[in-house]
Amino acid sequence: MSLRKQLRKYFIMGSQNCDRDPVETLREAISAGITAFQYREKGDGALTGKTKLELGKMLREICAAHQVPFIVNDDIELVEQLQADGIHVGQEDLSVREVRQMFPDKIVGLSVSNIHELKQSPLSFVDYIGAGPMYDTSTKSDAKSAVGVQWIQFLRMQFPDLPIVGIGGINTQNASLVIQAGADGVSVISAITKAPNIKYAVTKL
Ligand code: 3NM
Repeated sequence: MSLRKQLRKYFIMGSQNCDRDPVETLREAISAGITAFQYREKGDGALTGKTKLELGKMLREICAAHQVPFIVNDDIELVEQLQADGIHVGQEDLSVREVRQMFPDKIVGLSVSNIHELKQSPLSFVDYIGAGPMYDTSTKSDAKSAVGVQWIQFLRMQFPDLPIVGIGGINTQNASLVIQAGADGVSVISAITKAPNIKYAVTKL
């Protein structure tokens, strides 16, 4: 499957996002049809060190068993330990130039929130970009202000062939607007972790 297709329903999660067992949540999301997964232990209550690694191993195995790409958020060491398929970094994290040098064959994703960030982003080292926040979100405490689907439209015009996912505040109601604006996919946390019915939520995204 092409990367653009693999990014269509991109679930991001860490234990801090889950009221329920993260392993069960991932299993349900996969059987409901997510196409990629990012392990992101970040923010209040996130695991670190050994416990982060242990949960990562379980989630990694589940993804491998179902051929779902497993991407690690901003943790070089964990990418190696878990033999992840890729890594996602933000603008303040390790530079994508260095990440690409370290991992020539892995998927490299970069968050790009505005024109200023776009200008300082060497996109030649990147396989996809995460554009957002599309809408207001309470999941990420330091999220920037919402940029809306216009940001996707702009990026799509500039880069017709670049894989792009929208992120931030995307739910079953607004996901189609993000896709219509030109995104290849939607990346979501709470639309799945807080869903009363994961099967329904993933189908609607
Ligand atoms: N990154 P939810 S917004 C992890 O704008 C993350 O780069 C964002 O959570 C960005 O789907 C965000 O629950 C949180 O809104 C997404």
